[in-house]
Amino acid sequence: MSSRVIRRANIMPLVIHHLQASQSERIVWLAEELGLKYQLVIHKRDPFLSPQSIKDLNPLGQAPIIQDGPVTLPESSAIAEYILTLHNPQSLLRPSPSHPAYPQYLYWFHFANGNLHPQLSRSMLLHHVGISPSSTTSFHAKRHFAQTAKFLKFMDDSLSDGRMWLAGEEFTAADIMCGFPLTTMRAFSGEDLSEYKNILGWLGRCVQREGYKRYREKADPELELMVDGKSPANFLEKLKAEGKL
Ligand SMILES: N[C@@H](CCC(=O)N[C@@H](CS)C(=O)NCC(=O)O)C(=O)O
Repeated sequence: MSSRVIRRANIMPLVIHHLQASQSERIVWLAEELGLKYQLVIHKRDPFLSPQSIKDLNPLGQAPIIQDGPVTLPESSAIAEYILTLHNPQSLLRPSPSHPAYPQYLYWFHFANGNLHPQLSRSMLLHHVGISPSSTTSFHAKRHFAQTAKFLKFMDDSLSDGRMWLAGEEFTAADIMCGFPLTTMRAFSGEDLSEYKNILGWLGRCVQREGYKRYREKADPELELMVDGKSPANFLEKLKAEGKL
């Protein structure tokens, strides 16, 4: 790393904007795993969606967002790549292109937001409007639920035979990217993971990591730990019960 970059990093640490109970948890977790020096700015939901402070930083009103000197960057995968490339002098959490695990790493890193998250976002929408696998007669909704089960079985099978992490033996940023849709996001999408023992084993290993624990302590200390499989308490319903919505 050049001395110029070191100087700039010392003067202006990376700023991570985290919306509580959201996918920006991945960026705080990543920063903790890498041992980064960064400034954490916590934004509370207002009451369900982003507060004005997030809208001021991102025209789409979505978290996460980072600021790095003159750079303001939203979008989880882009941020993760940016940090892994520019704030990762020891090249941690990302196998090199010559490593045999590299294709698996790339696959799972991009599967997170390219496939798994959009799938569960559709679940979230159906969940919010009260459409469930047992109640619906819609062809499209039924197909969606069947497809979600296929996704989860595929992930579960991929973690069978004692496979510790998605890309193989080493924990990588792909595990961080895939963690959110199967933990915190389930408070919005409602998935029950009870029958997916390998996914649950993997989630259990994720939350035992010191980096994950530090993320929780600093950024989401009150959030339910959603790794036991059953459908978590619905975030929206909780807000309603607390009279916040
Ligand atoms: N594809 C974007 C999606 C970001 C996103 O939808 N963030 C949600 C939190 S999980 C958000 O900010 N929601 C609040 C809102 O839309 O008001 C990314 O990966 O960063």
